[in-house]
Amino acid sequence: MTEFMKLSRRAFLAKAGGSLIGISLPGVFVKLMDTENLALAAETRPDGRPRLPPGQQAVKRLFDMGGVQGTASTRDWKVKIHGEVEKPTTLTFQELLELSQVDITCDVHCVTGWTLLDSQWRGVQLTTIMNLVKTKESARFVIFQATAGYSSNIPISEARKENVLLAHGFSGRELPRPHGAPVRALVPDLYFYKSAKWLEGIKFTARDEPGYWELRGYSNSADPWKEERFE
Ligand SMILES: Nc1nc2c(c(=O)[nH]1)N[C@H]1C(S)=C(S)[C@@H](COP(=O)(O)O)O[C@H]1N2
Ligand SMILES: [Mo]
Repeated sequence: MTEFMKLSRRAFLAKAGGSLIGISLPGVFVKLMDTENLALAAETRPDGRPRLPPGQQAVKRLFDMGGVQGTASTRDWKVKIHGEVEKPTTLTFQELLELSQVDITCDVHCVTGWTLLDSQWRGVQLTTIMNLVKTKESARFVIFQATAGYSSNIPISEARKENVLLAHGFSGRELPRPHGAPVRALVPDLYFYKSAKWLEGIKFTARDEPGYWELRGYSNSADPWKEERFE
């Protein structure tokens, strides 16, 4: 996947603005688009922004973007919640299921140029977890910690959004392993590298800690509507 991301980076850098079609997977994006997606892509979000961020192409399914998979099953998975919290906690999969569950439909935007509109996710809102562990005033950032040293970071303001989840369901089923099972982070309104798969820890910090891709040239803020792809 590293090579894939490097390749796409070169493709992006080679192209100063304008529309990006089929970057890094030539032809694939175009083939996967259909008229329904085009109609959705033309819509405006409730927040007034266009559904399709600039430079993105709508695709029909979620791509497997790779990464070092976790080996935990739903029986032995745990997530450690720590840092700037009153009550550091470790949750099992069963304990996660006992918290209030939400189903959301949202769009996800990969920095390599594809967007999946109307994807369906089930899980627990990060705010539910924040209330459970009682985040301190000093908690300003959330660091998602995944297997094999992958991590991503978001500001606490993003973490408070109702569409930010610890997701364990996708498209009405269990989240598939390549997409982060048993549990992944879902941060729909930032580029998808913020949505750490195979989640193992959630750390609340006073200072920012740039994650895996953020340390390798990708934007720390990662706003798709501002095309914050690279630092
Ligand atoms: N643990 C982990 N999470 C990860 C990654 C990774 O390599 N490892 N890749 C990120 C990137 S770059 C993207 S685009 C999305 C891809 O998710 P998907 O494979 O479910 O489409 O996961 C993100 N989360
Ligand atoms: Mo990505």
